[in-house]
Amino acid sequence: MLLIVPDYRLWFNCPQIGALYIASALRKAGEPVTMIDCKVEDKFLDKIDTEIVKHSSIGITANVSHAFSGAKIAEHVRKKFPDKIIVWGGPYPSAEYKKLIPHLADIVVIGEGETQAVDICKGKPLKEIPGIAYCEDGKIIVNQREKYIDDLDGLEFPAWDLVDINKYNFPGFQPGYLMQTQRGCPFNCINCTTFIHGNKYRQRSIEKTVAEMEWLIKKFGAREIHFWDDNFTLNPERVKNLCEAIIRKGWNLRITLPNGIRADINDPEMFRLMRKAGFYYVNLAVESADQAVIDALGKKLDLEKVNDTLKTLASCGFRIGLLFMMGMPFDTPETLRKTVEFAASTPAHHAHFFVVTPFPGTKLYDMSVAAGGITPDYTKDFISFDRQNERFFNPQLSNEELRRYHRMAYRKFYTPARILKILFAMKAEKSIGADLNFLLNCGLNILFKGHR
Ligand code: B12
Ligand code: SF4
Repeated sequence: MLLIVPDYRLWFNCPQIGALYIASALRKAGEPVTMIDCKVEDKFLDKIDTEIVKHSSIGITANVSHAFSGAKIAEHVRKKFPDKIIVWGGPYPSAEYKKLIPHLADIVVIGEGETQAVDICKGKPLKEIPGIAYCEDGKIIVNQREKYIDDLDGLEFPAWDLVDINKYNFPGFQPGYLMQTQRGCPFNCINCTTFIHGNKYRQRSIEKTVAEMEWLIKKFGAREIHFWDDNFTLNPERVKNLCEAIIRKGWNLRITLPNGIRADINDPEMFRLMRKAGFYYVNLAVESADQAVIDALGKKLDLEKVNDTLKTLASCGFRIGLLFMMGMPFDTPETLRKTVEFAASTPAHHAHFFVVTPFPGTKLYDMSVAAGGITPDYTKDFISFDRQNERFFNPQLSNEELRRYHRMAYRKFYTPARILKILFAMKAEKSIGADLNFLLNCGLNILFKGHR
């Protein structure tokens, strides 16, 4: 299979581990794999033309931001190489397969896809492969998924050898790598595509997790690892055991949790061990400073507990980031004001205020379509989804007001004192060089390459 990560150039970028998991599963099954990550390749269509002749199928991975480029690539392949099987996987096609089949996709894998990718390449009859959608006699057939992969230890490590890590620009000490130590989340927030990995919390063993870290360090020279777990601290005992195992290894490694941990799980011993094991940066997913908004979101987070968690993290010496969403259908100027003030009152170093975008595959998206707020169309440039143009229609909050609070949130949070605090943290972590280099590269990308 020729695996494609479509083009989408953010001001920073990193490799796609979902595609790397698919690649390693295929290789284990003896299937040839080539990977092209279009966001770091110029003239990627020429490259696709050269590589595709070696394969019988093309696999396109996509989240919503890749949809536009992925559709163009699929159109190109259809026209020039009509005999190739086009397979899509990832959050976007999983939610929007009806827009892709049959003209831009022969098969869409819905959700987790290692076994499906292998079955497809091995030519197993499609009706026998669970968790896929395809076309038969002009009708779209969806084979229901029976289960998710329970034994995550049985998966191969992602095929990092297919990637030139130097072509990417993401924060932290380089070379840095991405990992996931668990899949699935028991919560059902309306803004999340939980169905991709399901509600069952599946964990990798401590041994296998540590073995992957060791492999990344020894084989690829990793100096930093970013854990992109859905819900890393849900099981504090597991985290403690993992940290103890990492500490025993005595590595000089930095670890981060950029995906946001639950702000109401406050286990001081766990955080102390994490710090000792090399975790230096965590994002805390607070989302809103209004309990009613959080409840409507389905987050089941007790806001009362957030300040205590922040105190523990600060006392352990973490660099702390906060994640907030602004512009929920239930937000009002008053709830946004609370969020702005709460964020500014915390000891955190960083805060990210995301304007809520309803992504396909989420309840929020369905609510938005039902309210007439979105006109779904795959030919549309889905990148605009994240450019704060497309938002839930909310009669209580005008676009102007949302924009005003969004700007205010950043202005009030990033005071000169806060910036000084960040610089001191970087100095303490001896990472000023790496951090400024990252920011410089981001600036150059925005100014000279037009990345978003
Ligand atoms: C890490 C991450 C990021 C990182 C790194 C992205 C990267 N380069 O990997 C950063 C911060 C850069 C990021 C950015 C964005 N992200 Co993001 N991100 C994630 C996160 C937390 C984990 C993704 C991951 O690695 N999962 C682990 C792997 C194993 O799972 P997977 O990717 O789903 O892949 C499996 C299946 O989908 C399938 N599969 C995937 N590809 C293929 C291909 C084939 C051929 C087959 C057969 C199967 C298959 O099999 C894989 C293995 O089981 C997910 C949430 C989540 N838990 O998945 C959100 C998520 C993917 N992100 C999302 C979004 C929206 C974005 C942004 C657009 C947000 C923004 N505001 O800009 C940008 C887009 C940037 C980009 N070009 O990717 C959404 C996508 C929603 C949607 N409907 O498309 C998600 C699902 C979060 C959410 N809101 O629910 N993201
Ligand atoms: S807690 Fe996080 S991963 Fe779980 S459903 Fe909510 S947003 Fe998704």
